[in-house]
Amino acid sequence: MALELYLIGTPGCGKTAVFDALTGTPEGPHFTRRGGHRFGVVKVPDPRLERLRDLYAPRKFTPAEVTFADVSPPGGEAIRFGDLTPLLANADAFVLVLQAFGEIGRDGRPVDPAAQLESVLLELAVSDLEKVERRLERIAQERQRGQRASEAEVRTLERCREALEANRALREVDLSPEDDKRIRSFQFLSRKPILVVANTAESAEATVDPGPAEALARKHGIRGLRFCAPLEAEIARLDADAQVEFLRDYGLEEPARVRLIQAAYASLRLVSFFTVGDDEVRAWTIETRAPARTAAGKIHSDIERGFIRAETVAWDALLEAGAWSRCRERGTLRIEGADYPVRDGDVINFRFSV
Ligand SMILES: Nc1nc2c(ncn2[C@@H]2O[C@H](COP(=O)(O)OP(=O)(O)O)[C@@H](O)[C@H]2O)c(=O)[nH]1
Ligand SMILES: [Mg+2]
Repeated sequence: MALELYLIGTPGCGKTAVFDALTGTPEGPHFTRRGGHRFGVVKVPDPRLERLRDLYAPRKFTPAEVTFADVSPPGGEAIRFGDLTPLLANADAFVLVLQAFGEIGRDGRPVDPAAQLESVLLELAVSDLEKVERRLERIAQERQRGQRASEAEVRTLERCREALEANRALREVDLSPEDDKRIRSFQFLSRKPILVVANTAESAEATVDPGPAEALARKHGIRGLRFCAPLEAEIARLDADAQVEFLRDYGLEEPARVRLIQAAYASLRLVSFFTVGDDEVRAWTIETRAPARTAAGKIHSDIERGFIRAETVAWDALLEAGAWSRCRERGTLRIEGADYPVRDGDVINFRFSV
């Protein structure tokens, strides 16, 4: 399953421009439309995987994928998430776009990125608070009718309500794994990780300094990055060679797509492990230091169930050795058990029997 990143923000902040920058190809932005929203699947760029492909020349090459969604609120103006909540609940994380390109707002002053950030965070929390209150009311009614309710669920929901009323996102509430499981099915919006993108102007002079917004984001444990979305959308439309040149001309290191995916992986504490062979060289996404058995389950439930051991070597050690068998000879290939915490860049061969 691809990672699902949903773009949110006030109308006109540049979500669609950011989406074009993330999903653009020389043939145009690559997306499908569902219910007025745009969804684009992007392959996760990973030079390590490309080098493994060059070593194996496999029949199939399968990078990890990320789905981006450009969610347009019906009607436009407000950013109430009410009707959108069921859709937004599908996101693994949000990319919150802030307008920092100096557009003049209704009060005659440039739109303030920090104020936008605050209002969107508040909207997410309000949506959750409504959900918590509805559920608590429901439980109270059921109790009146003599039905039993889970004490633990009530306690957890009350803690959530308390946090939300004190203006804290559920992301910032420390829940035990059991409590977390209890509320997972609600898919609370303010519990999802967020990345902030300050959509700057092409010139520094026209840009509204996103510094204060980024500082506020940091206070909430939210990472920020900056780019000029229309400029990045233009870059995304170029072929590979022209892209390198264009980036150099603008003093940019990497296209926005690469920077954003890297930041998303870091925020979500995700890493990649690889499987290799003549058939397929493939990247898999997993939470950092997840046990080898869980990694096996990403590939197939049979491999998780029948797990015997993981043979693993770091991607660069494999490249240096040039072949799996040579890693074994050199002793860089390790045999690990089901609890082995998978590291970024591990190449793994699972042994299993069902
Ligand atoms: N000058 C400038 N205009 C932008 C930038 N990003 C978006 N816009 C413009 O702002 C308007 C709204 O952008 P759009 O991406 O449609 O916002 P959305 O409502 O969040 O999807 C469009 O007219 C864009 O061309 C930017 O970085 N600089
Ligand atoms: Mg739009």
